[in-house]
Amino acid sequence: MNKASNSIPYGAEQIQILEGLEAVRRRPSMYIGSTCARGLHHLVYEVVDNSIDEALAGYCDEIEVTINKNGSVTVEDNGRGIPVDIHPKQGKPAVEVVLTTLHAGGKFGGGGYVVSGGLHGVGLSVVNALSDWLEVVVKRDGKVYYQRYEKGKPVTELRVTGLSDTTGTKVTFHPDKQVFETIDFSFDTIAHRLRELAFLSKDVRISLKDERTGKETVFKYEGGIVSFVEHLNKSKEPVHPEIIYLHGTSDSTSVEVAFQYNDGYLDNTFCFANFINTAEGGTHLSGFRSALTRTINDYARKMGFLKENEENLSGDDVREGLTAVISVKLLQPQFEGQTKTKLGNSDVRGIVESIVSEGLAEFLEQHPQSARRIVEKCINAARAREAARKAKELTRRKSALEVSSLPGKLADCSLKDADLCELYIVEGDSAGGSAKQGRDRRFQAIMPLRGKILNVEKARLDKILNNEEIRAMITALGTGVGDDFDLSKLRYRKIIAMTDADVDGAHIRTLLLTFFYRYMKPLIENGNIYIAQPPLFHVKHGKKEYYLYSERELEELLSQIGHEGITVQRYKGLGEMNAEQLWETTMNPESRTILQVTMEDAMAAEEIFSTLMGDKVEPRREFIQQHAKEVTELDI
Ligand code: 0RA
Repeated sequence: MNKASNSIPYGAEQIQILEGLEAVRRRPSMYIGSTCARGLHHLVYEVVDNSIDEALAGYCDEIEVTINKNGSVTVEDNGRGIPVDIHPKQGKPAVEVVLTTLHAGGKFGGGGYVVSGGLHGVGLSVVNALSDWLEVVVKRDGKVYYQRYEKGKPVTELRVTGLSDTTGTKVTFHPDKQVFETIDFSFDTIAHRLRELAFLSKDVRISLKDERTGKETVFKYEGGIVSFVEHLNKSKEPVHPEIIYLHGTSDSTSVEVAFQYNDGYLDNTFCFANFINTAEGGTHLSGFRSALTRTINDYARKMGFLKENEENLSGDDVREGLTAVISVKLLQPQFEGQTKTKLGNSDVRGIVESIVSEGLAEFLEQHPQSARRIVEKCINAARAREAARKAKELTRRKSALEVSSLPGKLADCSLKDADLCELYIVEGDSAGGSAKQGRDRRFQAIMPLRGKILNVEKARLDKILNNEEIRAMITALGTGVGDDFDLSKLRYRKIIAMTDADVDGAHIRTLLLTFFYRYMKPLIENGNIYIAQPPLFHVKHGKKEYYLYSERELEELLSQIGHEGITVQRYKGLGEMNAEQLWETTMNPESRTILQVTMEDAMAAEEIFSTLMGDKVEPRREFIQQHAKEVTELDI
């Protein structure tokens, strides 16, 4: 416990604990970010992170996560088990202290228990406080212990319920529906994070089972982040055979990086600090980048690939076609930025830079063939960039001439205050027509997108800029792209993708998200991108009409009103709705639902996209087989 608590008399601490948990329930977002689906899933990650900590300390190599039929989640590990001995100050078992005291988690036990992951380490007590019930089972010292809590408060003592010759911890919690907007856990969302954790903590077996559907999956990667890079590059053509793996430790900060170039044009770098995905980057990323630029330039000069009169390769040049994973672990991580996912510790920059510079220089010396391929790739990038710069200059001059050059396809809104305005990007000209008729033209602009826009994965920026559909969209948004992107010029506060509820619609949506993620990332970070939710079914029952947005809603309705005298229409496309219906179901801010796209959504879209659009056939076939139901009609 911290020093202050020494002076608090027995009894006062109990009151403080209750007040602490009350504070969590009153302002949950302060502790878990939000109370939407994202916050809900953070509960699972928080519990899993505790088991990962135990694995990091070297005492646990198996974690089983189960989504139970009753909507609860169980996380079980084979670590040492949370201690159960009586805490000297509070007179309660340590496990109860851990589950009821804010920030008690990582400080316990000291010693090997140093690197605390967790959602910035808020701990199990937060999960407990936000669950209508939670049960913990600890196997330790030959015994099995059990305790139950409700809304954070113990409702049983810690009891011995049996004997055991193994050790471990099992936490089952049921999120409180008074706190969360939804308590429906998503298998795919949890699976994505568990896979990431399994890559980052090699040799730990992490399984996920969904008792609601019978779905099950296991993640275990002996190669750690090398396997991670292999996975990210699986649908790409590598430039050199080996994945470069560099690591080192300095001042109790450990650094691991793995990377490999592919023949694509994008920089695909993921960085983590204490297992937290630092999507906004930070000092570890900038240390890695400057080491990469400097070392490749040094080598290219030394070996005569770059002549004396030639300019240095730029950061962008050495990052074209790069797939990389950076993982640092440090004692007191500082997280900054809008979403608290930017690492701020300034000493980490130098540590990463020197470990990568040294390791990479050695790799290049020892692998001359791969080194030459990498340098040639970077030099090609520099040449293409120069050509692209000239092309861009041309476009810029051209658009400076055409004074107000909003695209002809855009039906703009009449208000000019971006904070009030929305842009609907609509699939197809016919739905675009209905949307133009149905909209509120004061604040809603419509931009129809025809056909499938360009495959951004394979094309360079200059080529993408020449695609008419993309150019029209960029012009409508007003921000520019890539290095020229300027958020303050955004012409609409909300950008809403409205596509058909079929496979092609899903495809275009994936494409759009990938484009925004790649070339206008701040729009996603800033929460400007949304997905419209058109209804899937229209039901007529006598004079009554219903719009249903999922199979489940339809089933529910049919079970209420029966099947007789009913006509059910399944909407195949937006075009089947008239202007008025489209407004009422999908565009009217009073009655519509729109989903805000998160960075996680965009990253997932990017992954699907590269698998479907990449050069390799095998991963694509695998993906399609796995998702056969969803993609039967997809032509690629
Ligand atoms: C504090 C100290 C020790 C283990 C743990 C916490 C621990 C916590 C969790 C949470 C989920 N699984 C866990 N496993 C272990 C070590 C105590 C000792 O010295 O044995």
